[in-house]
Amino acid sequence: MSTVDVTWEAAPDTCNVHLLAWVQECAELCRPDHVVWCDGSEEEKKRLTELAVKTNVLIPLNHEKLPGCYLHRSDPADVARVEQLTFICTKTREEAGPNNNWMSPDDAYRKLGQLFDGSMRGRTMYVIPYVMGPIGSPQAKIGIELTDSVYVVLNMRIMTRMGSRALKMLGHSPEFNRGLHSMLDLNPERRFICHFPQDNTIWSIGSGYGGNVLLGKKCLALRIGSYLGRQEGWMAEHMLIMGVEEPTGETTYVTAAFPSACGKTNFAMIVPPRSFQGWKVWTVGDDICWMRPGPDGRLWAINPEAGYFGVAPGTNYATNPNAMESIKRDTIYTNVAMTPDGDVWWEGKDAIAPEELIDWRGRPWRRGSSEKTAHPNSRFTAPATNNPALSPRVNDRNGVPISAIIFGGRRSATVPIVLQAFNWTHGVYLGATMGSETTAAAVGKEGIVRRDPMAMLPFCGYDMGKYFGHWLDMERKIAALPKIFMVNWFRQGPDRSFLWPGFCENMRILKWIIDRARGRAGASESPIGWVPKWADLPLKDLAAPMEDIEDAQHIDYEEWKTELADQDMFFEKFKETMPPEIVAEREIIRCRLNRLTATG
Ligand code: OXD
Ligand code: MN
Repeated sequence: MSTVDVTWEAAPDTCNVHLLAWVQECAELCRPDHVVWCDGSEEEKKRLTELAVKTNVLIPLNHEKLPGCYLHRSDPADVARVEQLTFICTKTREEAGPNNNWMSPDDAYRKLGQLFDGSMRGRTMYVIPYVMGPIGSPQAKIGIELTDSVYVVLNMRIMTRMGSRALKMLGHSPEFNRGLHSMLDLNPERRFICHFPQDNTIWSIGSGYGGNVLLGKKCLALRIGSYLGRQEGWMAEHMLIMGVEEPTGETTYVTAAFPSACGKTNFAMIVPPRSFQGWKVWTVGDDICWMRPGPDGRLWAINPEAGYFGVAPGTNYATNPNAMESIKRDTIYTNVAMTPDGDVWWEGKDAIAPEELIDWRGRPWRRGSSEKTAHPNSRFTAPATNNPALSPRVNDRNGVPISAIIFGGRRSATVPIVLQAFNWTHGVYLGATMGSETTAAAVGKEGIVRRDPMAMLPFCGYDMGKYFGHWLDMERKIAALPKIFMVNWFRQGPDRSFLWPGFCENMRILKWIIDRARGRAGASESPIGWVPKWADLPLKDLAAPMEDIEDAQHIDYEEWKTELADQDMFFEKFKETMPPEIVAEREIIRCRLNRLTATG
């Protein structure tokens, strides 16, 4: 079948002409020595893992302590998503909006085409068919990723439902995401992550880092997904999904959006504190959520992923026991440190670092060194099936019905622990204005609030103002609207200590949220939203001073006036397309605050 001199291995069990023609076209462009079709079998996993070990892509860890686990060290200049090199390639710049870098599709195909030309010479092109979402789900989407990275194949195997089952689900359809990836020489000068939402296509070149190359995740499930969602009447969100089971056996499903590094995976896997006898939290997903109105008028959510690509530093048995259990076997670690006996290590794993380690770059490290042992963005890729709290409904074709949506950020002041939106439009305003403070470690200057609407700023595949409009439009399509909430676990006292204990204690706030969603708990009206009455919060046995909790929940009207002034700058950026309802919400709050603080 080939007009180029390549070997086609493991002939595909598909006669999908659209797929075969596209793979042929890409092979002619990239000119790999071999084309290998991935079937997702155990035999294939064994073979590719052996190859990865032989070529130093993976380092075997101690298989007595960590069965089936491997370490990957990436190029030190290729350790994170690259927003400045990520483009949305729509026909017009306006469609991509001020929130995205834009390149015209013609320019992008030409520019990247030159880079892809012959990029896989001497290498193998793997064809990875994968499904985002439960197999057979009407909400699921099919993608095919072509890549010259065996690390990508082994990660996609964990993160998605991949292989023959995806080809079977695709059948003869031309409807699949076309993803092309080549590592090239990992030169940041020749690195581009381009999305073509109008062609359902992704081209990624010059990187080996997860968020840039596991194309099902941020690229398809969020950037392309959000674009398709607006056209097709559903929502692709940067949200966890959890089921909260009460002692009565009743389970309430909740989604939550927090910007990166605000504890989404920890919250998705929360273990209720001892005082919550009989309560259980089930993880449906920890990062991405696709939601669609169901015929019953409720909003139904699926997790398109099948694994966790979580940040390792800070993960330990106190912060996230379920994650620790999930990464004990069959896990790929990226850029963590290694102990002399082949175990893994990162900052915040245990109280004291071992005396000696091999750091994330492969260099010897001794306790007392000021260098980090693991990269701050080091990761684990673990199968969701390892999670002891995995929801039994994770493979339900229609997903789970959502009763509450939570927005949150990292704010040292101003934003109370919890509040509830007055209605859907106010909830969209809360999500649209959410922000998170930068930490000193990340950017040198602490306490700068970065607005990150719905935690989607780096992931929305089109104009953000139109995205808010899509959220508002969804109100008409959902008869039983989920209630919307805002949380902040990170409020600090004057001495910079955290006022709210966080972690498993967040369960107490989650309970109020569920009670409100089910119409069971009281609330008081504040100028910025409904807030809990103290009697409705389950604070018994909480090992934190009551004054701290009161301070963490305090709403300071003057601080809120400053907050609104800060939001103005953000609104300005999107003024061409910002829905008037969102602007009006801010103005209503401004009027309320002015009236409450007026003197005389
Ligand atoms: C992630 C992110 O990797 O949000 O999930 O950056
Ligand atoms: Mn994320």
